[in-house]
Amino acid sequence: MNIHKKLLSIALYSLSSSATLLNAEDFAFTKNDLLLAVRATSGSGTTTNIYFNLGSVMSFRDGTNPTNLGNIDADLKAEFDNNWYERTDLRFGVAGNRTNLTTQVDPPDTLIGEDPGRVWYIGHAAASPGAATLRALMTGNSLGFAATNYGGLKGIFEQGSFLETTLQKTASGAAILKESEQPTRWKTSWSQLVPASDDSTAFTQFTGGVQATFGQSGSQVVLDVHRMVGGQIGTYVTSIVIGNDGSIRALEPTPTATPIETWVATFPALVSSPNAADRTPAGDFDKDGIPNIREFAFGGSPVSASDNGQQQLRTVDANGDSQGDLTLTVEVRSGATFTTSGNKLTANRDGVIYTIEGSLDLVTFESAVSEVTPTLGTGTPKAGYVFKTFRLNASAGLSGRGFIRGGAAVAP
Ligand SMILES: [Ca+2]
Ligand SMILES: [Ca+2]
Ligand SMILES: [Ca+2]
Repeated sequence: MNIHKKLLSIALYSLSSSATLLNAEDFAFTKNDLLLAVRATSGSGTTTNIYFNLGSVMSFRDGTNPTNLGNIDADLKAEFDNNWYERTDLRFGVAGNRTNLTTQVDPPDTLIGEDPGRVWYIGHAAASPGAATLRALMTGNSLGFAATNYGGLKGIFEQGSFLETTLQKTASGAAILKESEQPTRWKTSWSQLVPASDDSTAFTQFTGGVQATFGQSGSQVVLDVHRMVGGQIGTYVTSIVIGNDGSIRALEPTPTATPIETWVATFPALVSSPNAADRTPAGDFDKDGIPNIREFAFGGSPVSASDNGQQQLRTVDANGDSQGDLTLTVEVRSGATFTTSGNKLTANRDGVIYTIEGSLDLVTFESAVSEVTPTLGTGTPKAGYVFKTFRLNASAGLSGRGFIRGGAAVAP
């Protein structure tokens, strides 16, 4: 009895041990994964592909993907020589599609957020993340034909479909496919389904190229990934970037600084402030009660309580009817153009919504105002600003009180 027990436990141990070994070495790729492929169009390695599983297309679509996806430097060196990064005949591409079938035939598993059938994720070479032109509209049928073609490529990652052995993982997690070792799988490899040149269609349907090319200046090569839904222009999803160190990363475009951010960066005291709020539109570093958005809008200094931009109040005849008018001259961002909005004047410039409004009682600001041209400003506005003069229409003859004020808000 004891002997039987011992034999049984040995049998179980060897079974689980061999299963672990297989799982550790098989290259796994599922229908929802995004595929990276590297291929040479000439020179050494033309009958070799490196494949790498970038992860679920849904994670890229939803922005939950990691930034650092892996490093295939050792694979690239082994298959495409130590100078792989300098090779202008070395290209990589990205593709992802769950099924060639329509939603009616193969509905998505909405519980895990699967895309409808025939939705595609496909690469497009870019100078920098997000710089590639979005793909033009393709029909659902075209995407379906491409998906059928791509199905052959997905098939080479399946186990048991070929007499040839299942593709194994390298130390980096990549898979290497060689025509000499796996001639059947090679027939539907990336190199067979995606032409070397961007002049030909990839997966029989995609024009304009789906691959980026190494051998460029700079330390990384960028491939934008566009999501294609039948009948719609492509949308940007992410950028897959391979660095000269073999690293694979998912990057997004660098957001361009807004005019107020650019302006904030010109004040060292704001830049070095340990209080991040000092750099925001609502910040008031110089504690003069004027928030940064207003300092920016009206030519003030965010680091000087005595400089809040020029505001010149003048009572002169500003509309040629020989009656005096209440006028306000302020500095505004160059290019600000004011238009009537009800009784007010508004302008939208450099991320600022300006509002000029008048009042007779300082309670309601609904008394009409007009712009006076040419401006009545005296002196010189700050660089990047111009004077603008406004008149309280009801102030003609200056009987009674009147007020004009300017407002600035962050444009949505
Ligand atoms: Ca201030
Ligand atoms: Ca100030
Ligand atoms: Ca007048």
